[in-house]
Amino acid sequence: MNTAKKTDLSVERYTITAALPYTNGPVHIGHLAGVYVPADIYARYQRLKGNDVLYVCGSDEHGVPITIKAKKEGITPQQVVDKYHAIIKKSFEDFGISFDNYSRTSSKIHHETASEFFKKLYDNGKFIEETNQQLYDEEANQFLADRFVLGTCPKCGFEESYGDQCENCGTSHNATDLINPKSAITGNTPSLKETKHWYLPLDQYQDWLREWIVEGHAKDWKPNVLGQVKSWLDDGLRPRAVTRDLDWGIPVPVKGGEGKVLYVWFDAPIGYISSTKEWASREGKEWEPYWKDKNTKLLHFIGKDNIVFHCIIFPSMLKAEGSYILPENVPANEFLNLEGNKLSTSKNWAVWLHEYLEDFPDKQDVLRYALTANAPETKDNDFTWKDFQARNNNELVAIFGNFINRVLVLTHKYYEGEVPAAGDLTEVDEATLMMLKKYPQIISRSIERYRFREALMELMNLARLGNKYLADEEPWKQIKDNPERVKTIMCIALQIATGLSVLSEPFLPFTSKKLKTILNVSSSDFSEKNLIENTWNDVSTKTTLLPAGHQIAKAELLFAKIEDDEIQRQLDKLALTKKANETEHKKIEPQKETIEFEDFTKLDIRIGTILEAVKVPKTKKLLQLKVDVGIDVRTIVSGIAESFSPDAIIGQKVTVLVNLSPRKLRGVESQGMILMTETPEGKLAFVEPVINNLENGLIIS
Ligand code: B3M
Ligand code: ZN
Repeated sequence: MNTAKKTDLSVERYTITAALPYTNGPVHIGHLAGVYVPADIYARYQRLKGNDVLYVCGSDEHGVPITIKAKKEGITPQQVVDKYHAIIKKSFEDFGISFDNYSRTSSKIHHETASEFFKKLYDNGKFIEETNQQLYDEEANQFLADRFVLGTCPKCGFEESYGDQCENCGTSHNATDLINPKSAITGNTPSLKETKHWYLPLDQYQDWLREWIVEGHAKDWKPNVLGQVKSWLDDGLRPRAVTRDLDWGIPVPVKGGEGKVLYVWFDAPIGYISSTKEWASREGKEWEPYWKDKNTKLLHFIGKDNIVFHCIIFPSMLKAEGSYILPENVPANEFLNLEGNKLSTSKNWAVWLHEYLEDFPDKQDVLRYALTANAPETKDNDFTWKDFQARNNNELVAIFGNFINRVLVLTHKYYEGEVPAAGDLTEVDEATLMMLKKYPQIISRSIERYRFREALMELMNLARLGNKYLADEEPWKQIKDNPERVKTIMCIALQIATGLSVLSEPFLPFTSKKLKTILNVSSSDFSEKNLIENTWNDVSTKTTLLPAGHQIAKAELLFAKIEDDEIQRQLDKLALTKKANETEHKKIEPQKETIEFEDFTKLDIRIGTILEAVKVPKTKKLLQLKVDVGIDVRTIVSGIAESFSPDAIIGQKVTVLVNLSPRKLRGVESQGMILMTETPEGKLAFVEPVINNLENGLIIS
């Protein structure tokens, strides 16, 4: 509920969406840092400002990742989504993510909304219908699209790009663009088979998109988002298929669409709209103003891999439909890594939210704090457990918690918990109160520019201000001789504490609530009559946030120190995961096809000695060697520079294939090949000749 008293005219309406998580696994800290925590801070902040906020999300239950997970676990896609939808929904609630509605794309309302949307575009001739060749897996009897196919990215050369998007460079493409495509189901090389699909002609929206985003939002959108958008537009947009030959998804609702479903990225963003409808019908409200009133500000919070879908494809869909507003901003974040490695659902390299909540049931705000203080806003960032511990112990406990605790304890000690009245104010008092009044604007400015780390730092600066004020004024030294002065000091300190209870709400909602309870003031979750109520703007405008004579409740600690052993347990858990991954991913290369003895006798293998070795300039891997092979001294270029330094291998006995036809490598002719092999640990090793002197023969080991 909104506590701010705004006149109807000044109330702004915000529709805030957070990317719908795929229900192929639980939510982890990367999702939280990139999307849900910043969106939640923003939504809570706008509510506190008295604005009309709708914050929606829901589970993304279609798409190939779900089908793949179901196949892997031997259960149905429905069972997969039911399982993870429940886990995700509950963990968001327990974590204090304040969605107004959390829906799911398998719901009836969503199927209807997405079908109608498609139908309208179809009826208005907004699609191109085309029959062409698509990748097909004969063995699995299935067309391969999106994550069902892996191959080399045509743009960056990454070898495990998905059919619709490359996770390495972020490019989005069609499955048929992949080089060396392989089925993710059977590993087979797919064939081509004809099929009909509907395409959204993105090329027709190109100029409009450029004008709207690149020219219209050059100043207010984040550089990382603008950069990606520009690069797609510069590459030139192409028609994009919005239907798929799959059996899991929303059936294509038009003639000829039998056996086909909507592309998951067509239906998922419509999920924001259906979640709004679900909320509206539950709350007895209208949904349309949140999507169609041009004064509404629509904001999409997403991770960087979703930029193309929210800045190009979905806006083009909305434009084609014609009656919807467009996003005001798409503040996408970069990625968070965990202890130096990329977060990965499939490799279990993650801190899962539901597990965190089990291990730290009352420390939601500590994680919110650590993730915001270290948010990947302009570049990828790393989450480490040590940083988490330090943020808690050195910042939350030592700065915020310490200030509040001193204020509460002294108020009880000197005045039995009753707020004292201030007397005459000194210059320092005035300046301190003036600073307190500035903080709402300072923090607002950062939040409104989506700079949440900066905003959080400013909040902590307010707590620092409080600490400095107490340390400088030393009420504990003055209480004996100057009790009147101490009343003023404590009254001012209590105003700062109350200010903190309001301004911390978007970032640390649990702490804010606890502090408000102790201060005995109203919080948006428990609005009791006769309680003091302060809004965001009140912190700037009211003369007193906590009046003299007001009784506060018993003091309690806001934060507790996190000990080393708790952190070690988390590190041990990750170490176990790492080990398990290593065992699982240690691939033993299968034996190659057999060859005939005649083939073998063609090889002329001799013993050689390396006489000289230098790096081939501008290469990472190549060494240029001079090798004495008995019949001559020749040049051989070998790709071993990453494993051996040139100095270390002078004099090394090696086994050489001498009759390999010469080949130029980086301008140097290589006249043979040094035989190498790999140890079980994956290290490169020389095939070293062992010379049996006794029999005067040669044994190659
Ligand atoms: N489920 C993709 C993702 O988690 C997707 C977001 C949909 S937002 C409409 O990366
Ligand atoms: Zn790529």
